[in-house]
Amino acid sequence: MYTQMMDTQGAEKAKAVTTLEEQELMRRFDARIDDGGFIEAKDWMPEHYRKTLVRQISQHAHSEIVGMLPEGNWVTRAPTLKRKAILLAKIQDEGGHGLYLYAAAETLGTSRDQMIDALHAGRAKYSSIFNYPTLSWADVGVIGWLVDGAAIMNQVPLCRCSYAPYARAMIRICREESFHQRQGYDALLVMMRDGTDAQRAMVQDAVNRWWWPSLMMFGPPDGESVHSAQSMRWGIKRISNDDLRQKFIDATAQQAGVLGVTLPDPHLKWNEERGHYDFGPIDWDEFWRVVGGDGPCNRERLAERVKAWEEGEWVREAALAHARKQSMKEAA
Ligand code: FAQ
Repeated sequence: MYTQMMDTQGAEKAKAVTTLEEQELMRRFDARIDDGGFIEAKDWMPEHYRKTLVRQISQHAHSEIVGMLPEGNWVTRAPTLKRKAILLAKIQDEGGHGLYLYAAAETLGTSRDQMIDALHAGRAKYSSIFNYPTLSWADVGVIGWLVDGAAIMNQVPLCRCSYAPYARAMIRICREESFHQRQGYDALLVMMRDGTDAQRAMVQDAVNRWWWPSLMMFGPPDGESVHSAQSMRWGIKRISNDDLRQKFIDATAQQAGVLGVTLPDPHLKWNEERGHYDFGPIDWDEFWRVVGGDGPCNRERLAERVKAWEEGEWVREAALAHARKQSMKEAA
């Protein structure tokens, strides 16, 4: 439209009109957010809102896909056929979550190939939690209990996210995550109640290693969370990182009691006045180190994903060739 303007005065006028139009669009967008309404893919949205969503949703999608690796490590060594079937189904669910989320991000104009390319090139993040190793079978149970538990705590408010395609994906994801959390807790209960001393020790060891990284899943403290204020203003995030972390600690401390494990925090104590558990300091240096690529398994995880992508090339090519053949058949 601008390129068809013959004189700069006209162009300036057009720009001013566009700016006024934009101001009106912005006003309507803000009003809809303030009313607690939803934004659909085809609705007008400010560029920063779009970018924030692509950043968060793609990071979330990558987390689901990379998150398949630590548990995948135990598929061949699950203790019974039942546990193996449950674990396979859970990992498959995580893959499905990744796909819903890539699809939600695609509605914002970024292709899945672009997002995957950013992950493989190290430009995109995924959750810090998946850079820790799964050393024993108890780790699989603890991932279900703590990691899926933290994921649900964080993700239930996202079902009311202002961007409707993301909110819709989250509703389905949360239903499945709640089954994941329960299967993990159930596997641990069996080990704690019917297991040997060695199995109980294995559960305690896994809890000791996963507790603090699980708390880090909620992101940096509110004061250091660069995106929180804007994301809360836009209704993308509904509850702050610290508030979600506190809710998770309060719920989990009680579950730990039922399970019969000790959470590895000497400062963990019910505070009657606050109506919450107090807890000890989190090692934020470790968090930023892992987020920055230097965790125990960062290199291994990324290398696995790149290898899977390269080795899967023939599958993608075959699927495309099949689709082409089908459409030629239909056309004929
Ligand atoms: N790890 O300003 P904020 C799962 C980054 S799915 C890595 O507070 P924001 C299912 C953050 O991106 C788990 N990076 O950021 C499952 C930003 O960097 P950037 C994933 C982190 O976005 C279970 C910078 O730090 N869930 O577990 C982390 O407002 C079992 C500043 O932070 C989601 O992604 C972290 N932990 O809040 C699968 C939920 N925390 O982007 C398999 C959706 C922060 O500027 C097995 N995401 N950063 O380069 C969210 O709710 C938010 O993105 C937060 C971070 C809360 C994670």
